Amino acid sequence: MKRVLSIQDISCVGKCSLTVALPVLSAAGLETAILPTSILSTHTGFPGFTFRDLTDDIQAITDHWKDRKIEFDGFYTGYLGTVEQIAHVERIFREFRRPGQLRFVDPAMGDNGKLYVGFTPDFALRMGKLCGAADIIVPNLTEAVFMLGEPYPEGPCGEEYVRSLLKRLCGLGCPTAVLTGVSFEPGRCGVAAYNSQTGAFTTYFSEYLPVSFHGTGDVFASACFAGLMCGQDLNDALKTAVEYTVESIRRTISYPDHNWYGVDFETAMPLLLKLLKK
Ligand code: PXL
Repeated sequence: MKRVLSIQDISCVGKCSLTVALPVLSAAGLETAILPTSILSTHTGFPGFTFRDLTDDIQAITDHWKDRKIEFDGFYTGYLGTVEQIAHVERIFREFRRPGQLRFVDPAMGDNGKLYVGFTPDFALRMGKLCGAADIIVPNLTEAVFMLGEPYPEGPCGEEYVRSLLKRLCGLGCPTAVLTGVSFEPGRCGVAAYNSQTGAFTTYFSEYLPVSFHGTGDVFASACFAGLMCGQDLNDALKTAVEYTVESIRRTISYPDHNWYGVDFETAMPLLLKLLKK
């Protein structure tokens, strides 16, 4: 069985980060080790959340793993709370390096043109450097432009802009960049990807659902990483992740009293497993 390591926070309530990654990756048949970087009472969309920074524990935890010769086939990082945590991730990438590994970075930092509470433009630029050490990154438009130090575009983004943005993202140093939340026509939404080594530009679109929930980026990233680790090529992994995310949202809004803070990725799991088998 492949062993992967997911590095991100635990938001105790809120259906995001590790409470999404762990069940999704385990269901995909991956042994999933976790490195919790902080513990929050809820994700930062709830007013008054508590935040326990675990940065000071990271060195000892990873030293122990090295001592026990524990190795990983892939890394998936998400929300990181501090610049020191980003530096630890870079160190972990270096110290646990092995041929054939996949370094998957979701620079989870913001949405809808704004960074989440607690993040600054300088932090976003620092996250851009971490993306340079990844094999694949999956920002949304907000995260992409903040990492590049560019203005958030007014109005809809056309294909030409998305292609050039993806090339600039690969300029950070990662061979493959995926942009999430892309739409070129009404009613359709999905992702666009660029592989700077082959020059291949690809897209995958599904039904656009006119709602917005926290944690959908984490559902997408977890499923995309799962697909790649289970041997899917990028196009198939993007399809798996988009369709699983859309189904999770569809199920959420099918309940009139659904919660506002996360999506029902749990009951959509059978679709994920079906898509992963293809
Ligand atoms: O879903 C991304 C995420 C992860 N972790 C924390 C968050 C968010 C989004 O708001 O607040 C703590």
